[in-house]
Amino acid sequence: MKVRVLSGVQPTGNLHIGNYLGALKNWVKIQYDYESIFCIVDLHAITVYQNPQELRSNIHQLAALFLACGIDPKHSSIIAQSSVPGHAELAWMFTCVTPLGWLERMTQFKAKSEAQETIGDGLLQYPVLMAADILLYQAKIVPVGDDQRQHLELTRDIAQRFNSQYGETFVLPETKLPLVGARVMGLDDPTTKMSKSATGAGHAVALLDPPAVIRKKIMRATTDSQPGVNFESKGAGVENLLNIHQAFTEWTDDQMRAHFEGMRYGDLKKTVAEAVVDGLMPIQQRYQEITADPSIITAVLKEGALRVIPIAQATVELTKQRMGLYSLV
Ligand code: AQP
Repeated sequence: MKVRVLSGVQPTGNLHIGNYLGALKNWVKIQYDYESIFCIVDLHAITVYQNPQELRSNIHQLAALFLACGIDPKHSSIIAQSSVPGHAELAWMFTCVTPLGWLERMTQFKAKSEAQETIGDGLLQYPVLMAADILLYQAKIVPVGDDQRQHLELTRDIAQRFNSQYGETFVLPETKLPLVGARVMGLDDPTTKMSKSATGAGHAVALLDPPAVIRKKIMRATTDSQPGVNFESKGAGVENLLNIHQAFTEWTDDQMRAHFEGMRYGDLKKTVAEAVVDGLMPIQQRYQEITADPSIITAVLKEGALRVIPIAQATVELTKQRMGLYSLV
């Protein structure tokens, strides 16, 4: 039996090249080596308010982008998290075994709650739900960007705590970070990670940005006061642009150095912009084809859910049994 892999993206807006390089590109590469489940984590999205119509449309758009990026629905299950009841059921059981202090220490919770007037309980519980997503399928491998590393460690802690309280039940998952592209930074501020929820117009390149917009955003990216690329003392902005280029082209470190050492920043940006435009063009073309027929997406999400629901139900039943909860089966 193949090892199971699970990962997810929130349907919270335009997918950007950070999501692509940190997560989706990696998923496409490894999907056939594993039994893969890729999840549109809409229950995570509602930890901050979402307009219901926009959320529904974002779920469909994200499923189309998964397909356009190369996820093969015949082999991999693409699911909307809320269509499988086990995610929320297991999350509650995990809430009851997770100490509050573990959750209050999460850096994403601290950062996100700073921006809120009222902090919803869901924001605190976010990583518990993520643990449920992963452990529900006994997934061994979780390919994510670097920003999720702390949440993955918490998932292992929750699994271990459950196993020690109720007996061996959950497999401990491992993080799988991409070699390059694990942390793509904002183009306007290379000290913060590129994020869907950031509002600056020049912050992120979206996967569906037209070529002219991609070029404009990259040409305006923040660099530093040096005249050109110096591999011995790269500022964060230049490092980010090189990282993006390498992740798209998959050039080796030697190729990168030979091509870019000493290059003026204007030329660096032009080269990076063309690599991004070339890398996104086939994805954008496939996206147009897929969205021409909305029934494709509905069918893929249904097929994915039907495939994984029995796995999820089996884990929920086992967990209930372990905890002494009541079961009809
Ligand atoms: N900048 C990034 N670089 C590399 N990987 C990234 N990921 C996210 N940002 C980067 C990876 O993408 C997957 C989906 O994460 P997400 O849906 O939480 O994306 P986001 O852009 O972080 O979304 P939000 O809504 O804007 O969330 P916040 O406010 O947290 O930034 C994950 O595998 C993630 O690692």
